[in-house]
Amino acid sequence: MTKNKRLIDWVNQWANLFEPDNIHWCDGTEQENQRILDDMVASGVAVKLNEEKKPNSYYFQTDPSDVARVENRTFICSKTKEDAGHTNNWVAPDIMKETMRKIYKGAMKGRTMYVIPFSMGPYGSDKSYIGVEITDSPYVVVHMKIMTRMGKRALDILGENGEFIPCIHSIGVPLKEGEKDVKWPCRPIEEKYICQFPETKEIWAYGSGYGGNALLGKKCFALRIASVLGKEEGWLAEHMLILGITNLKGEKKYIAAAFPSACGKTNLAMLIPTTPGWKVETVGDDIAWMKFGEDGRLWAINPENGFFGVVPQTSMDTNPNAFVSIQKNTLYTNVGLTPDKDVWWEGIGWDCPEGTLDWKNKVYDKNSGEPCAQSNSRFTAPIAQCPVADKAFEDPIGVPISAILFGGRRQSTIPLVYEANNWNHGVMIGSVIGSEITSAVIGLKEGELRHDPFAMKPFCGYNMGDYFQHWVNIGKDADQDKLPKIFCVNWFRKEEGKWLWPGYGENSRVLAYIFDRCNSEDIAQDSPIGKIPKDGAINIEGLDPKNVDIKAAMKIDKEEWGREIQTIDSFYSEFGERFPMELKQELNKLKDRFKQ
Ligand code: OXD
Ligand code: MN
Repeated sequence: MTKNKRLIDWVNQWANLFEPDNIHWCDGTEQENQRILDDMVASGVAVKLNEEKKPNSYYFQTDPSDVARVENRTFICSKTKEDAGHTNNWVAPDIMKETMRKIYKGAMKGRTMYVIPFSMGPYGSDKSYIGVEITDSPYVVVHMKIMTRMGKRALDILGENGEFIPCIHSIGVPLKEGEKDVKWPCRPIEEKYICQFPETKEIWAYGSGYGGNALLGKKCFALRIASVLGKEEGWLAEHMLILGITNLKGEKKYIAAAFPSACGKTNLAMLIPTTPGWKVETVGDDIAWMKFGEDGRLWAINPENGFFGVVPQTSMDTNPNAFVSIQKNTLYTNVGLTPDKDVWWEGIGWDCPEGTLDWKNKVYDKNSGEPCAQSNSRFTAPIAQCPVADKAFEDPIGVPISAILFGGRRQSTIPLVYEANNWNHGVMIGSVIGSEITSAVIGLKEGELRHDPFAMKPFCGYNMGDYFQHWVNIGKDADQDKLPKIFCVNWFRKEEGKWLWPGYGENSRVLAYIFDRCNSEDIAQDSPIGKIPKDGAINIEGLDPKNVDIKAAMKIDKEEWGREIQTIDSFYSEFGERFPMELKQELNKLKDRFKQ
């Protein structure tokens, strides 16, 4: 398969430690994928869904302990604790490696070790990187086949001397001779490890087979390790969707946007505009890699090839484009399974058929008070299947970004939209986004604000203060006129328990305003918090007045902002020394603007 000596030696070295029964080099062909899926169906790990209802689609159930990313078991193993920063868990690399070598020893006995070469980003793009994942999970192989560009072509790009990001994964459950496997082998939570080594750009994971813990190209590589590469090489690896938006005149722009989880990122990426004649197309729904082009603009690619989306509440009403995307060639995990081998989940748009199995494989009892689909149940589907997939998603050059949006779920204070006065002000806005806690979360009170800077808190591979400085530096060296404009949006503001903005497709009205601002239209005015739309600049024609109160949605309340500034002050003080003075200056300017 390859003449890359470093890769061959590396695979052999890991095979010696893991002691698998077989080694399989993945070529990425359909035949290979089908063989692995057929084997999983035969062994009861996967269910083939009804071919008429969900062609070429499969269903999986995990162990109840393995349903989400495990942030408390995720480690940034930099040489010093300070380099990981206070927002990350840290263990020194030599200590972590010693621990992990012990648990890796013989961990693949009785199993096949798969070697998965993959490209994050279109093949041959100067923005793409090659990774190789070693895993003992066939579930991981078929998911990596959708989520990345995987197989022989990645090896061809590596050639004899190419460099790759090494990604090691084992579920950590060796089999004795003749021992029967369980449906979802994994380790208990406290024995799971998701480790990033930023200096050596390695990923070592153990004990979980699910999502970002195991599909190492996604959060571990494309965000944690790539954020380190970006800092070293002068580019940005971000937890952002990328969308293309075309106005009535056929002019197109691209927007990147970061939101903490549960703020409707996938919905925005696939939005169906209500503004007549406008079009939104999807480049990506989760990750953006942005590098400066020769023209001085920031160009973005989506390093992924698939969607790994939260299923519950996805319907023809909430997100028709996502719903259509997942009707075929889709892998489902932890949703309900109907008696005719279709899938069901809360919010799908119809009642649960009698006899449906819930995600724990029990006949679902509607009166149990428990959901049928696990709240973090997922679909995995190729981006190319999205009815509004942007053709440029395959373009190795990427797309030029005109605007960056930051947002969170905020019931008060933050208006529907405002614009940063300059790059550093935008960096400050990104650094303090967050969501209010909507239901009890251990250790936090309902309504309390949880900061998630740049939506990167769980995904930044180094000290978050240094990350802010990197964003500041990106702006320093750039041609200011060519940098994307930065906006803050908030679809979730309420008054007396009532939403002030209808959201969903109507958000296109805000995108249209942002689009026009990117053409420098004179539709904004200064305010203490930044530039806000002039009266009438956001088109609300045709909206039911019962569902919108644009004045209240745009209100800047001095008292609320007084509290907001205090919160920012105390959040910034957590960072100590490693914090850019430019952001302190921006905060002081904000305070001063309120004094005027
Ligand atoms: C995701 C996440 O799964 O951000 O994309 O948690
Ligand atoms: Mn994400």
